[in-house]
Amino acid sequence: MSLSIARNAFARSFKPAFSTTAVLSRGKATLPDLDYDFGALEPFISGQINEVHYTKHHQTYVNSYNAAIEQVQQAQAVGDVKTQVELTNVIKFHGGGHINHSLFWKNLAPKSQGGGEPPAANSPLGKAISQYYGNLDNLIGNVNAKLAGVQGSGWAWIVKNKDTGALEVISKPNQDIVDGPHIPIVGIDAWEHAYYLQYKNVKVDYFKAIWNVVNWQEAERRFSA
Ligand code: MN3
Repeated sequence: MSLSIARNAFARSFKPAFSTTAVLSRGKATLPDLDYDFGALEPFISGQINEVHYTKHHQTYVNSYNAAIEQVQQAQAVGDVKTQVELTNVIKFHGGGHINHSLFWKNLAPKSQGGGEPPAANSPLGKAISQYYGNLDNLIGNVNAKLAGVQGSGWAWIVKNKDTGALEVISKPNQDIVDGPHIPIVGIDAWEHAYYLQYKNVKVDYFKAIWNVVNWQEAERRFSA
């Protein structure tokens, strides 16, 4: 799979969730292509987890989002406002799940493709890490503390505050997306489905391990975009 094809598929899959005009069109959300095999993140994330996570969980967000959009269009056609309002929660949840997971796959990479390699100290992201967190280990510690604090299901994110330029660490419940002044840089999925098949109840081991396959090149691109 070439990078450009992967990028195009990624861009296509993003449009419906971000753009009002796309929502009103017949365009469907689709699973983005992965840049690596399911087993390529082992031993840190098992191939079985990635396969189930991508083909079952992410696919369900895509399917349910598409179904809800169709229902909205039908409700719109007959002037059924109540149904349209009810569907907004479904769209927020499943559309959010699609957006978050599309970011998640891209912000991971196998060791052989640079996974876990820290950003260069003199890069824009490297400098921001140094400025706001002192060093990468301290930033990761902050994210892991946020992850440990997620009650039920949710995510922790390293974000850039576009108003201040600051690097921040935030958590989001359920499938709420990173929004407002925040631009997602790295997102870690703290839902049980992201680790349970491998780590069972010891989620802190998953939070420690996943940094071995975080794609800091992608983070750098998002930070500098
Ligand atoms: Mn997930």
